[in-house]
Amino acid sequence: MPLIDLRSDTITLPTPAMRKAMAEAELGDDVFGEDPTVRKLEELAARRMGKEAALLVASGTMGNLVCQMSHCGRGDEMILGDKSHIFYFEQGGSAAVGGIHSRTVPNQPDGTLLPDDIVSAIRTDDVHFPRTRLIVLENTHNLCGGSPLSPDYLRQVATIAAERGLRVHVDGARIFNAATALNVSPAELAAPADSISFCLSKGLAAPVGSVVCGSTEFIAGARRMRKVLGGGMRQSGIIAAAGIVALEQMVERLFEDHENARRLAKGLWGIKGLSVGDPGNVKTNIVYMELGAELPAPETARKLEEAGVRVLPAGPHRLRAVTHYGITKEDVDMALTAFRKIFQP
Ligand code: TLP
Repeated sequence: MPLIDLRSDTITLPTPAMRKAMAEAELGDDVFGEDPTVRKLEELAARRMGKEAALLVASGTMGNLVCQMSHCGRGDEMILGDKSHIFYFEQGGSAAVGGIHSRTVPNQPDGTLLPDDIVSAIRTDDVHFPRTRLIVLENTHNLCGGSPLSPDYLRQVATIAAERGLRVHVDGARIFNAATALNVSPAELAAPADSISFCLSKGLAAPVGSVVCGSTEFIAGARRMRKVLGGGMRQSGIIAAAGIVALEQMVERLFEDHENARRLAKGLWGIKGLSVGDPGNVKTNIVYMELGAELPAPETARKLEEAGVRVLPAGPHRLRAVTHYGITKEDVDMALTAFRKIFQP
């Protein structure tokens, strides 16, 4: 029986249309600005996000770092959530590579930062302090259950930033999931941000790549940052070709992943020995499960794999399952059978 792989939406393989587009892509040297397919992707991405310009980068991590380094100089400070991907999962690249100081404030369970917490974290002009330059939000919020941040909330944070001369970056790795869940355009979610990065290689199923979007001036600076990080790619139209298919063909189907995630959460809800909270809180494609203190996550994940389903240990007693292209309703039901086998033998 094939394994049902729910570890991440990053494991999605390119579609046949992507492989064809990659094989046939018109190419040039993108460091010289001469790859027509990269230009086409960047124009398309900028349009979708309602921004002036865009830049193809190798990964979500690179996109976030390029943006942080474009907004902040060495020794500057950014305010971000204590459960943000940038703070948790990007090797501290902000500090290690960018020289940027992180000021964390607590992420609420819905992925937001309280406006009061943001305001209190902003530094005054004092010789002892670093200078606050940037506020970072994450949409959808990975560690907070894939929760989408609403346009109203984003505008509220953007107003706080604008009043104090700060910039806003949105780690929108899964921004199309957020837009789908909230039934708004990605441009509405991107509008309050000075920069947004999103991933082609997660739910949209492209093999490689993320895109950073912002003003023409911002993207010119980001292009320099990408180069210094070693991310100037040559015939990257090969990657961009799949990205164009991702944007044109893979966004509309994301609601299926959300339906499947809710189906999974509802099924898990009835299983003793793990807790998924209220399945109604599953708004996009990510489901977290809390295990009892006696059940270590890695060992439980191993047993589940033997029963036919792969999930990701996401803490000592926490597992994560992500639905994606390639996971059907039937796969979800088979996964639930595997869970019952392990938890209710
Ligand atoms: N997240 C991965 C893992 O790193 C946890 C995943 O499987 O979810 N921002 C957010 C919100 C992300 O979830 C990720 C990837 C990134 C940035 C980084 O993207 P990549 O992996 O392309 O560098």
